[in-house]
Amino acid sequence: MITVHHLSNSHSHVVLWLLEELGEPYEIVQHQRDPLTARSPESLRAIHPAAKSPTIEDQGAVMVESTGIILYILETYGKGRLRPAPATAEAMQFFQWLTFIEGSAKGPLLQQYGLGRLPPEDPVRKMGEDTAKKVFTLLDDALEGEDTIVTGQFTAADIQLTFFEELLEGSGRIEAFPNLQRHLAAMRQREAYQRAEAKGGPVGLKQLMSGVANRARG
Ligand SMILES: N[C@@H](CCC(=O)N[C@@H](CS)C(=O)NCC(=O)O)C(=O)O
Repeated sequence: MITVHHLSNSHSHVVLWLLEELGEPYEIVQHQRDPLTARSPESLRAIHPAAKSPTIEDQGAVMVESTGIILYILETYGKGRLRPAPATAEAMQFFQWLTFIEGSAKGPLLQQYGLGRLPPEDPVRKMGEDTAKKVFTLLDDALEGEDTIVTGQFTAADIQLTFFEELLEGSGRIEAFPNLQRHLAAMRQREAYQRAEAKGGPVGLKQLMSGVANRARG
């Protein structure tokens, strides 16, 4: 059975949620973030030197990186569910958005924290803000008039996108992107999302991120 090393208030909620959607049994090993720094504990580093969440164990091996883990789970346990049929235009959309989120969208979001310390007219800050706006707008536009990021079907890309939206909300920026906000609200209504929270604890990024930002300000 697959083991999910679940870090409190973190990206591994996505793996629990995906397994809940698939009805696949799994075991959870809970790890707690450091209450002051929010970093992962030594118990997670003992499983994999990346010390990152999500981390899974299966087939006697350990794996990190959420996008790879999602693809591995779909390939191993999905039986064709939560992804479009292969070699279709929808499959192209699926792979594009699934990899876009960690590959192109999350970096610009996290960068905003450092850039906010530069004066508003600083060209590096301006470039970072422009990039973030462009990338978030691409995602928001893709959801215009749609309930899911791949046209007409709920897929694992919606699950990965939701965690990005939780981060965007936690950073106080989601109001500028109404389609992402609407998508996040709808995904939170899914029973499998709620079962994952019941087993792994609340995602709770809003509270976590405001706590970290307050401590950084001293
Ligand atoms: N690109 C990685 C990012 C993983 C990541 O940064 N996870 C955060 C939790 S949301 C983490 O482990 N933070 C604790 C730490 O870095 O100490 C992925 O997609 O899996």
